[in-house]
Amino acid sequence: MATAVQDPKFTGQKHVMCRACHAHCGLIVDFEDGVPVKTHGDKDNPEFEGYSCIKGRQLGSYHSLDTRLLTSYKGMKNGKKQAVHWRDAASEIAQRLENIVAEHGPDAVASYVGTFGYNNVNAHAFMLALMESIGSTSVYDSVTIDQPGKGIARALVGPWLAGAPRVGDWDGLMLVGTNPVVSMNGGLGMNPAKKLHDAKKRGMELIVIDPRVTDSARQADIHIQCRPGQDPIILGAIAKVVINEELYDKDFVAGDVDGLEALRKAVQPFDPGLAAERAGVTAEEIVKAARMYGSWKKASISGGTGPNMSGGGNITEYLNLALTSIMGHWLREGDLNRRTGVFTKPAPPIAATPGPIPAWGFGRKLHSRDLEQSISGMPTSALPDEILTPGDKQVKALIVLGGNPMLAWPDQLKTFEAMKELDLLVCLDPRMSKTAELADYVIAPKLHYEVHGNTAAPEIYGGFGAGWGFENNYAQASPPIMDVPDGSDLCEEYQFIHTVASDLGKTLNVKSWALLAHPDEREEKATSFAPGETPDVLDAWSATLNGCPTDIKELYADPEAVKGKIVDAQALLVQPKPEDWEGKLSVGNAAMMEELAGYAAKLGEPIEDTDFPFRMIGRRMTEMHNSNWHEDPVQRKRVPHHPAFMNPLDMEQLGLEDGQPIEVESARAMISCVARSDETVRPGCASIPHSWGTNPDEKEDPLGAGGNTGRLTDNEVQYDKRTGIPLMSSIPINIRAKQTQLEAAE
Ligand SMILES: Nc1nc2c(c(=O)[nH]1)N[C@H]1C(S)=C(S)[C@@H](COP(=O)(O)OP(=O)(O)OC[C@H]3O[C@@H](n4cnc5c(=O)[nH]c(N)nc54)[C@H](O)[C@@H]3O)O[C@H]1N2
Ligand SMILES: Nc1nc2c(c(=O)[nH]1)N[C@H]1C(S)=C(S)[C@@H](COP(=O)(O)OP(=O)(O)OC[C@H]3O[C@@H](n4cnc5c(=O)[nH]c(N)nc54)[C@H](O)[C@@H]3O)O[C@H]1N2
Ligand code: SF4
Ligand SMILES: [Mo]
Repeated sequence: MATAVQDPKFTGQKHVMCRACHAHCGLIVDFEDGVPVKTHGDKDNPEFEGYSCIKGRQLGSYHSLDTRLLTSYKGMKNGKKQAVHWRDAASEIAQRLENIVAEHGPDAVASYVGTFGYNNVNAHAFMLALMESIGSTSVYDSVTIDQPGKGIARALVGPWLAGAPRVGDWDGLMLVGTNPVVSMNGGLGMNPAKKLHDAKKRGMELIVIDPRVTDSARQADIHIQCRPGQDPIILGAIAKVVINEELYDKDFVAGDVDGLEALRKAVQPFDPGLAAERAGVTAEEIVKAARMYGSWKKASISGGTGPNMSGGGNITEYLNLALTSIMGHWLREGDLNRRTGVFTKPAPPIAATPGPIPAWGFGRKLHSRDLEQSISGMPTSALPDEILTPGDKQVKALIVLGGNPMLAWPDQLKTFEAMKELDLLVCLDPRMSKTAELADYVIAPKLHYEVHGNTAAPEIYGGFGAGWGFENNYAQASPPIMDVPDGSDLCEEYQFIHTVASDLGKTLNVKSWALLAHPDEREEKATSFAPGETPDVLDAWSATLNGCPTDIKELYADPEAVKGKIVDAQALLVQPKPEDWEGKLSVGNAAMMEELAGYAAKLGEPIEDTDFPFRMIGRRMTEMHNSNWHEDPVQRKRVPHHPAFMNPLDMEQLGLEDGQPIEVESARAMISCVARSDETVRPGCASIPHSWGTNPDEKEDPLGAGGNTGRLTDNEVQYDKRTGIPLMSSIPINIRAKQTQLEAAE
């Protein structure tokens, strides 16, 4: 059994950081006789103020779940699973990578970094360095199957160097297909429920666009409970009202914005009446929302997975930023920027933009399909095609860091074929995930209580936009609080990656994540690790965050930082734009205006009639995080079956009872889950959480693991031509009671 670090009899409290989602809450663990008995929020934590979620509070038992891997394994793919020490696995993997590169070239080796690679910046930095050392450009991550429109929009509009106003200063917020109160997606900062409650109390107005009355929408002044997939049309109509009624900030536009004329022209077709018809709402609510939005002085719009997965992610996120820009909802000269950086070196706080940067057209092209790398990364939805399509650049080996392609990638049926086709599949994962079951190796890492936690990841996410990251210059750097379980054989991901590189005879050139806002410095401040002894964990972190304003080792030695503290709260005054500065925010990008024209062309037309009258819409639940926590008995007690939340009117019409197993069928596939009556869901929609289910060669049990909504997607039908993201929400479906075997046989 594992006990408190260096003191197997410790009784008392230790501080820790949870990295089970990107919020990275500061938590307290109560120990009795060396054993962790309770994990809870820390009311003295200055950023989280006592917040914790039910996953974080289960973190102690997460470490000792029966399903946790305490050693690495190999041979699952051939049905010859056996334990292997991670160091031996590293040498064997290095040998196989060497052979694959010799035979097929470096691009035959691909990496995929999932959510738990993102939440572990150190591992991510080493993974990228490994790929560079091999010479492979087949570098993938989950961004292009998440909210790839964000990166595209930010590039096309241009980054605003001073950043956005803080949640505490907003007079308004518009949420477009995101539910931050549950997802912590950003949009409301950390401890979002309290932030929203406090903001509402001081008078902040809230507009929510979502087909479902979400926990966030419950507090909305205006909730546009629209049909899914219509966000560009609704926002087009809002923009039209804001522009035509001249509600925008004319001075700001004159000084800092380009392209308003093009935008004005492009939104003219979006008559609120026509938009309302398409979106299944009223013209009055759209106009009211537009006027409310147009009255805000310091505000934010936050988009989420809803619109990004419903076909219009780029243009939705672009309109969000275009509206933000014409309203001048950015930090302005003389405002205070409180985020001066701890683990990252922010851009200089100048009230200016360098202007747009290329969003596509510069990177690696795919060999299998007409898609390429964009500012949001390689098109991950098409990685199965890169694996399955013969050719020079065919991918033969895949290293998965903290991800679960089998339950997370769209088009599960094709993903399954691709995973089986690989010559080498390696997963770094604490459990035998559905992907690891198909792998050659699974490498078991240490977990939260056993590693050096820090808040670098959420600080980096702060660059995504308003309401992301921390409100203040908050940081936590907490050393391990528990030893690894007796008899276990675990590593840190970066250690494993360095060992593979060593065995390949490669030097790792680790580039700093702290310098994302300073691309010129990234090369110069890279740290080299030659083959041989793996660097100590704090040396590794210091390399990963090289160039940040803090000494990482000093921070870990600071008892206040161990608990989580505000580091040097002295805010920076946003500086005026230097004379002769040329950069302007661009709101009339030609490619985006063309996308908008595509939506304008649909106005006045009825919603396409298909054999699949319902729409599957995505959603998150507090109890689970993507494919994680499904094995935890406490969470499973709360959510025993895979739910498809449906409006009671639809259920009645289909003759379905609450709790009844159902079949959900798209043009691509059929899955099964359990109907749940929920009047917060817009009629015509089924709100179904993702990353449940099994592999396609297993029997599906609606009362067991449920169905995989990724299976409903075809990655080559209706995908975004820039990022490859296919339809993952707003998918046309049919719903019916699940046939019993007997009925099916008849
Ligand atoms: N249909 C549909 N598909 C979706 C989505 C959707 O809404 N609908 N959402 C998409 C989004 S937004 C994303 S981000 C992707 C997520 O895609 P992935 O990141 O590929 O999927 P996860 O299920 O988060 O997989 C995380 C894996 O990391 C493992 N893990 C947990 N802790 C650690 C750790 O400390 N170290 C390591 N090495 N591994 C760890 C878990 O066991 C799990 O297997 O899924 C996408 N897929
Ligand atoms: N507890 C928990 N937290 C999580 C996760 C988790 O699985 N569990 N996943 C994490 C990950 S990887 C991510 S990327 C973030 C995502 O964070 P969010 O984007 O906030 O995720 P959701 O809660 O799914 O919110 C999406 C909302 O969009 C709505 N929606 C669906 N289709 C449409 C549409 O076409 N238009 C509009 N306007 N709305 C639509 C849905 O009803 C839903 O309320 O959450 C993260 N946090
Ligand atoms: S919100 Fe995320 S980081 Fe915070 S306790 Fe829950 S899972 Fe952990
Ligand atoms: Mo995500």
